[in-house]
Amino acid sequence: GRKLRYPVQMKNQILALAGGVGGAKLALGLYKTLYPNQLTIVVNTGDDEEFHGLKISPDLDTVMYTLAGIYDNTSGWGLKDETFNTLKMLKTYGAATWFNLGDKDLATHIERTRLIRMGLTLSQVTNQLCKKLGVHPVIVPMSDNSVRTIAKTNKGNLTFQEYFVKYQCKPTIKGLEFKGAEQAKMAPEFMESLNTADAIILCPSNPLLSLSPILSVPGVRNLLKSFSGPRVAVSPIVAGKALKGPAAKMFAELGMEVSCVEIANFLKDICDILVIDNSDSHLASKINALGLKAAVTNTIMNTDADKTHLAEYVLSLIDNGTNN
Ligand code: FO1
Repeated sequence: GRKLRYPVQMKNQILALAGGVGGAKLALGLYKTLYPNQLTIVVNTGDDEEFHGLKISPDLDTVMYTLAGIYDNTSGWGLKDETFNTLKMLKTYGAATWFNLGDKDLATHIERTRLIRMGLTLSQVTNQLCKKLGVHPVIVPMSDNSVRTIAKTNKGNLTFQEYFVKYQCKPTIKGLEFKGAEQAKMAPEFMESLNTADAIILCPSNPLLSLSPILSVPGVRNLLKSFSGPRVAVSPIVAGKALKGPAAKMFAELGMEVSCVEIANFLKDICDILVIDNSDSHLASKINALGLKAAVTNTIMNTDADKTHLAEYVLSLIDNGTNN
């Protein structure tokens, strides 16, 4: 079994909100630190797409594969030891193959699509896939309804994967839209967790691409605003740079400052404590001036030890917040 390195208050139920890679890293740290039944991880599905008639949920898969220990850290997506024979054959047929779906990864999408066609919700499907991979905390999509992140760019409106993979984030972003959000409902376990959790952790994911879609689901923002327990976020911007992905470029294009202070500004009404990196310690006073509390530590998660250390640190902030 897993050794619990930091036995956080057993009673504490933790809700973590995550996007892709950065979110999955902290989620893994939390997974290794908490008891499985203490943790609910709600994941962005604005990046979801259909390819070859299959339903793809990249962020759900990134979190699921990471917790299952089968994630490909080198490419930054999909499964370890992957092959691409199916994709090559699809290419022979002239199908669009700019989105690199591996042979094993395709099994996930085939099974997900089959279960959805049988009438299961995305939450139920995710739960089933996780169980089969031996992943035990609850991983939930933000919604069982379709919400699609659309990038409004100088090259027109692009779906997230077109913007991110096909055009490699090159077009200039003018704005974002979350198509379908207005009609979407929170996934049932997300709603339950928002109403019963003792604390919320906003993982270091791109606020515009990962957290905003989650916040766009009706009711989420208000429940986060009125949440009574500690709400702790970890800044995905360190020393004026995004650790991964296009956050810095997008911030600049949208006239935002590329700094953890901007993260604080973005999150100030839904967050109490913002964890920033040691290299940004000089910005703590600016963050405090916005009404948040800055907490400073190493936030760069290269090794698994880094991930559990950051998780333990975040949980210690929560313990201090729920004990008094
Ligand atoms: N990202 C890429 O940059 N290129 C790809 O070809 C690609 C394929 C892919 C397949 C499955 C999957 O789950 C993710 C994949 N990603 C790929 C990553 C994905 O675009 C992003 O990780 C997320 O949507 C951003 O959070």
